[in-house]
Amino acid sequence: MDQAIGAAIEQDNAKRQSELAADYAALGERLARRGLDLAALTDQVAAFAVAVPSWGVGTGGTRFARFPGPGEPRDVFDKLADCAVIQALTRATPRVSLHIPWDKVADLAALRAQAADAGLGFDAMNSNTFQDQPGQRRSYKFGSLSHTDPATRRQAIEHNLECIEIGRALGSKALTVWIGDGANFPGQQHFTASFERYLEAMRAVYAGLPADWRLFIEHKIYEPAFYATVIQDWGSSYLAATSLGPQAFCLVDLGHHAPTVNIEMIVARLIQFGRLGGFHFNDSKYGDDDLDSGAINPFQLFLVFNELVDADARRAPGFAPAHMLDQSHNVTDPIESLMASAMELQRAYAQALLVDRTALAGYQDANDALMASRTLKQAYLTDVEPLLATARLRQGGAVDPIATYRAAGYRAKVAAERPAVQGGGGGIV
Ligand SMILES: [Mn+2]
Repeated sequence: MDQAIGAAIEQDNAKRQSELAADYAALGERLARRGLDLAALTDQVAAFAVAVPSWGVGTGGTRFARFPGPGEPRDVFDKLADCAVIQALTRATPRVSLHIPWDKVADLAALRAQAADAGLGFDAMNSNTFQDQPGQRRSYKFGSLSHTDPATRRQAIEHNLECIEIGRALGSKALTVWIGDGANFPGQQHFTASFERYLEAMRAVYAGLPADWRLFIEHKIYEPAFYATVIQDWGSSYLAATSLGPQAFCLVDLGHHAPTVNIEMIVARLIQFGRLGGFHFNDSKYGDDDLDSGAINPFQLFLVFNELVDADARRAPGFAPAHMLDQSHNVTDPIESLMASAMELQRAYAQALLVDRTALAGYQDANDALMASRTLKQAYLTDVEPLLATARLRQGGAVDPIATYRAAGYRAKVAAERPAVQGGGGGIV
């Protein structure tokens, strides 16, 4: 661990520990009156983990501009160092999700060694066929896995197979595929033919999956294709997953839906039919805003976790969703945003654990809409901060990760060590 971070954790925690102990005891009494065991809940929250996206530690951007911050990571090794800081402080982010080719390096053993040193592992690999790379033979301007040209499709397939190979060397167990393929104009693309080409290409990717890997299919309603996207919704994603085979699952990115869509219900449907692969957590007001998780609509995040806790409690078959963040940080220090987001997920999870499911089922059966709603609200409105902070403290993390991070001066340190570079591979996804 970064020495200054370690020292800051010790110092800052010492200041906060007695107040936290009092708050924790008070919460314990409150929850005990509701028949809840705070110690057991703390263990459950401590075991919660979410993967950090490697591209998230660099400053993101919009279609208009990118305003880099000081000490931006220059390569994947710098990204891992930043991810290690997030994990050291929050103890909620033990894995990193890589993006190829942004994170491609010759020395995979060195990457694996640095990660192991920091206590980090690798989560799902992310392929990239939504932009062209220098020297690439065929362009993805008009699509990749669903392109009309078989050679371009083959190139996109090969890239995904390469991502699997890199992932195998790093200990990853999943591949996430999102394509920007689609159309900007009515008539531009034959809906059926393009989906058929996609399925055929994905069958070749699927065939290259190791037996213990999962394939995550990520849908997105629009952008960069603004009229029709080949995998535009969970329906298309589900159709693709079921036609590919049992190792294929749907990935829900919270920002990839229209503003009024009931995402928690999509989550429930995918759980019911055994195809929920995982999440890209973020938040949005208008579209694929990639804002910090819980920043805009924390109640929605709670409702999503309510479905997850419910599925876990009734041991839904095949239920093992991967948790990943997928955000773009334009105006904040990315490390602070990622820490805050990981903590917001823990908060939603903890609140969902508080739901009195027996009472809720009774109200649902009795059609008591008001009390069913109040049951969820009672859990949602409980201040679980002492629980979250204690879970961190017990694992060696910071009681207040953001205050501790600022006190440690990490950003100023890396700003001095890392000269600004162009395109360190971050950003806009
Ligand atoms: Mn995503």
